[in-house]
Amino acid sequence: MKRGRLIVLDGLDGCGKTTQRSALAAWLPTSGLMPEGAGLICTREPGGTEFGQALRELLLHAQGDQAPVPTAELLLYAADRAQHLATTIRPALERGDWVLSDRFSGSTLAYQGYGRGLDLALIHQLEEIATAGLVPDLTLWLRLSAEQSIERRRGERDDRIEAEGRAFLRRVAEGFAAVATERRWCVVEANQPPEAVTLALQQALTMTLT
Ligand code: T5A
Repeated sequence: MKRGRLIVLDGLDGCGKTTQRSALAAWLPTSGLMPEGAGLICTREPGGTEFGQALRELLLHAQGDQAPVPTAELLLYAADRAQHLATTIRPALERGDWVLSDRFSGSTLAYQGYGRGLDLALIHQLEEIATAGLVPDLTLWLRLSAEQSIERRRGERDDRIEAEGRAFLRRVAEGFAAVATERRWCVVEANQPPEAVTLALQQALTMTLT
């Protein structure tokens, strides 16, 4: 059985990952890209496992004295990823299934590295530990500015990370741009109608994975 593929959707809060993950989950099995018999696992970080759900709750909703300090936050995201990798992603790839993940290690570089200002070399080391060297076959970056992200999410309740505000989000956006260039991610403009974004993603997947 041929190893499956790991495809990641990443980008700022509200860039449309959840919307596009559903659209791609409906399209991929009939796209002709996946080998016959391969399944598709749709997942996310943080919270792609039962253990990770508990970490997600702590990461996004712990308040006041219960909120993690930046280094603890970084370690929790790494712990979530290590569990996700070992119990969900790697077994699926070994079975020959394809995995579509909403966020992966690039988010840690953007949010904890560029957003929080934590040491990028340390983040790379933790990434290596959490993923055991596994890298996505394709990362699709849904590019949206900090201003567009805020505008799109207006009226919605912020989680702990989203509540960090505009300056933080600008640094994260710069981080995504830097990581996307360094890692040669595929860039898709997120500031267009959802159907146009889906089409651009389908084209990118077809060009890269055939
Ligand atoms: N985090 C995560 C870290 O700090 N470090 C890490 O290592 C990791 C893995 C995770 C939080 O944790 C942080 C980043 C995050 O702050 P999450 O649930 O992944 O939380 O958070 P979000 O990315 O904020 O999830 P959202 O659901 O808010 O955003 P999505 O999934 O990107 O966007 P979606 O599809 O839900 O759409 C948001 C809104 O925009 C509309 C939708 O209808 C919806 O109302 N929309 C569009 N509007 C106009 N045009 C389009 N093309 C649209 N597409 C969607």
